[in-house]
Amino acid sequence: MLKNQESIQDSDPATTQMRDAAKKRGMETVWDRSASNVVCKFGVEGLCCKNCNMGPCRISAKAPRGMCGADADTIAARNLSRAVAAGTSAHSDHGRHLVHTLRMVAEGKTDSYRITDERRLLEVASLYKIETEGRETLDIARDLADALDAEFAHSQEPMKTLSQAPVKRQAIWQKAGVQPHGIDHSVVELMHRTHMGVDHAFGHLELGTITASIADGWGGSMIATAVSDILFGTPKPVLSSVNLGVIAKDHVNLVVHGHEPVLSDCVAAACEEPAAIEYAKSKGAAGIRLSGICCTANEMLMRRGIPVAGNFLQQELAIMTGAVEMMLVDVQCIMPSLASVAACFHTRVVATSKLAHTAGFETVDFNEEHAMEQARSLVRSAIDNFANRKKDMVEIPDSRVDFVAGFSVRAIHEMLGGRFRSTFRPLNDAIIDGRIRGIAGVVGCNNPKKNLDGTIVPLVKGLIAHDVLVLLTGCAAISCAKAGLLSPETAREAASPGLAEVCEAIGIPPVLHMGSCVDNSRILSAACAVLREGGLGEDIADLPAAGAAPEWMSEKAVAIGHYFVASGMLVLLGSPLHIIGGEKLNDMLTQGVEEAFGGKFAWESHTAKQLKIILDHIDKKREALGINTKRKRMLFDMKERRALDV
Ligand code: XCC
Ligand code: SF4
Repeated sequence: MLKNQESIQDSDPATTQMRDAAKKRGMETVWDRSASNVVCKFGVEGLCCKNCNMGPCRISAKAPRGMCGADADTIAARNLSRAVAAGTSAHSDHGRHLVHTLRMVAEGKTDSYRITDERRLLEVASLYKIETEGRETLDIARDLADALDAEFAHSQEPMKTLSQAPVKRQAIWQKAGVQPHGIDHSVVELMHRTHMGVDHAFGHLELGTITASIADGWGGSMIATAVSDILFGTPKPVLSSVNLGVIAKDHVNLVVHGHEPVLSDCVAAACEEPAAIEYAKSKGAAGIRLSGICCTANEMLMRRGIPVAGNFLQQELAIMTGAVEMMLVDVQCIMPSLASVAACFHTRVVATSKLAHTAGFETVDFNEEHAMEQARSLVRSAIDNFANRKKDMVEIPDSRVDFVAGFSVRAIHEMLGGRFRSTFRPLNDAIIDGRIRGIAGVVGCNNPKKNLDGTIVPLVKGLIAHDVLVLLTGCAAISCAKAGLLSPETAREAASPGLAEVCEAIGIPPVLHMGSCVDNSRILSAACAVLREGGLGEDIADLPAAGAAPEWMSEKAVAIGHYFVASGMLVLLGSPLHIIGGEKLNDMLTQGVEEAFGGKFAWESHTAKQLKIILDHIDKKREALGINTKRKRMLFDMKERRALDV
């Protein structure tokens, strides 16, 4: 029997407080279920196959093959492929829905949305060689919607969006035969290959998996990010606050949760309307407070500065504050348990996507045409629900941390360049001379098997204490915000003096929140921008950079890990993918794949060791670029200078 949890402490006191409150009230949380979960060894190792009815088959020393003869590596690889297919589908379907909204706007079928960022529209249109000179914005938008929709279907050519990758990277993909020819196509093909009796060579199948993951990162996710920017604006630095304490006792509280910002954006607008605020006051509330959970929160935060109530594991706890009138959920990372939690309170949980219904949730049949009216009516019924609040059950932790988010690639560009010129030069120079040792992307979920935020935050602290600039997305970004690492002053204190100094000089904080999970595409774009600026090699694999998802949980995280590896990065996961029973596959992902792609996976759960793996990797890349001596000299000079200071 395997234990599911390492321990049950949290690094976030607000979470501990609400878990205690839940216990006192006899309410169950994700941690309780995790503690009583008996984990199946075959599942952990990826050795259970139920792809046909001769099985299910479980691989062990006694039974090294399934009924059909499939071995451990084949079975583990097939299971992994299916996880990546699901993760790619989630991000990409999200992207598709945004393209649909873009089309509705272009065709004048909705006035709930508009083209907010025309510059971004033109940038993306030029990628698809769409004529823009002297044309109406909406005509360009319609052509762009056509071009983006075409990326989903099958084409004779590789997907156009791949052209954003460095030339050298595109050549690597071409040589390995992993250029996707369409997002949907790459997923369908992968599902075909994992059907009983098709692709049994684990290494060959892994190439299909990599292909689908590229369709995710450089396709579906990048499209989701780009179209969100066009419709809702490209993020700029914005001040907000985080943790359960943002839920306001005297206000009507709405919480948005999930990933797709389309309806939530209208809800945010509806909450700000004077008529709605007046109505809330007429019901005895001080106003309306909108906050978010997970990546819908990140989307609302990045563009509107909407406060964040918490990350993935805090969704049940938000309702347990007893002060949430309505939680609006769209897609992904929503626990069905919210229904039973909400049943103990007055909270209405409303599912807003026609894709995602859950027993015990109400549903609204969302449509873009009437989005704003729907949003207004939802806000109004949330206000009506304020009167039903059970006042004696309200407990809101006194935890609220201010922080800065909104670091799109454009925002970083402009901050680095000052008022007159946008450029990555100061960042590249700081990396070359070694004051910034390298860059790490820390991303991904939370997992009840780990202390909440308990491995993300120490890793990020360790990285900035060792001169590494950190880029964040998803729930990991929320973890760091709660820990104060996104408040520029606190971050500067936690950073090494060298990193703090250079960040101040070039004008960016040492830890940057870049957005939601689909916005991992922004990390890819940032890497491309650094390369274009020059001096740090020609390909992502040349960069002194790495990625980590210390508390990963979802299939999307598996797909993200894959496309970062396929793009040439080291990706460190806090616990292994469910493949370790396939020893050859495990060796391939943690070693062999590096030769072809320049990137690879590493599994490690201890912070100090994680840190060492990432720093060693960064130093190895610096060495290969011939910029390590510079750093050594710089460190020596700094020591001298400090010695003189004293
Ligand atoms: Fe979900 Fe995006 Fe994971 Fe958080 S981090 S638990 S996927 S919300 Ni992407
Ligand atoms: Fe068993 Fe092979 Fe069927 Fe999988 S596909 S369940 S290994 S017989």
